Amino acid sequence: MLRVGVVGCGAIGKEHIKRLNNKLQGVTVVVVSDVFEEGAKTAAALCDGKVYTDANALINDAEVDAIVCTSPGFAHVETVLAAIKAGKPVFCEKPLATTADDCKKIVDAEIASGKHLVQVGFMRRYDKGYIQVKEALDSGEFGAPLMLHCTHRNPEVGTDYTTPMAVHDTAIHEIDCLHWLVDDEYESAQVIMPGSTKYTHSELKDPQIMLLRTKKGICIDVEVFVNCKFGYDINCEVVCEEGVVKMPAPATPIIRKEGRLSTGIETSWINRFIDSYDVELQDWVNSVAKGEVNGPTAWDGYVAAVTADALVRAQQSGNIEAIVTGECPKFYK
Ligand code: ISE
Repeated sequence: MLRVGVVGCGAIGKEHIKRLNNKLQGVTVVVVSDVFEEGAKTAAALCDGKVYTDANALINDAEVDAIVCTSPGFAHVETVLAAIKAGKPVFCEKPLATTADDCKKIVDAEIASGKHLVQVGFMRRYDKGYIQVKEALDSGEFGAPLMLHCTHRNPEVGTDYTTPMAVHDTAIHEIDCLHWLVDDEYESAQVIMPGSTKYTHSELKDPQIMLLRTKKGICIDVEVFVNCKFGYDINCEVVCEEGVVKMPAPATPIIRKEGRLSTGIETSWINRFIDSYDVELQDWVNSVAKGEVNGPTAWDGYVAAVTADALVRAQQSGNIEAIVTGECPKFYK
């Protein structure tokens, strides 16, 4: 039984505690920590775990075999570095860290430790729909991918959500999973701003069209529209030399009523990707038990941060911005 300590007891922390303890196999949450003691106590009640307010105490507790980091993004770097220092596997929710420099520090520390310890919570790589598209592309049946047309629509966001968050908080999922999907690396980024919806405010341009170009010349467009009002709508269509592969939307009943033919659309991102979170964390538990890490690596976290920085520069400049990550270290190949 893998004994896990969870650092950070906010909404996603509590979700993962329940998932790890009640749904998944071969794992139990034994300790939780949060700088807010009350939050930690509420979360501890979900798993009958011990409570710390100091993440380092949790990481170095002899009863903890592995760590799940679900604190706010700015606090990730400290926890992940401390886990590497303690030689313990760590699953870190996205983003790995809030700056590319901090992600690079994690990459360097992990390489220096000589052990694969870090997995980043980019759960879309575990989503059934994306996996089906990847299998189709990898089969070679459709020739090379040439263009990707994607949408990332949220029904609405809070009033504290600003223009750069459309990259760091939202498009970060496409940033990670699209280059994985087509097995390529990004070269440049550009952002086009249409006129904004009346449902936004002065600090948020919404919608935005984010353009990415890969080294093999694949052109990707992602419409990010976070106040679209109608639902949580994730689409991905890959145009190849010999066909078009489109990700299926999760099925819901088709209704005939009052002269209309309709089908439902998901409104919550937690529900849209709920199965992917389960599969992702079970895979992490199973691989850690074998002394391995299979999922998105610290290098993937670093690549996502560098790409996000280029998109934010492009939001501000209106220009095409280069994405320069350098060679992937042998350790991650
Ligand atoms: C949120 O943090 C997510 O991860 C969702 O997938 C994304 O759609 C949303 O915009 C983010 O705020």
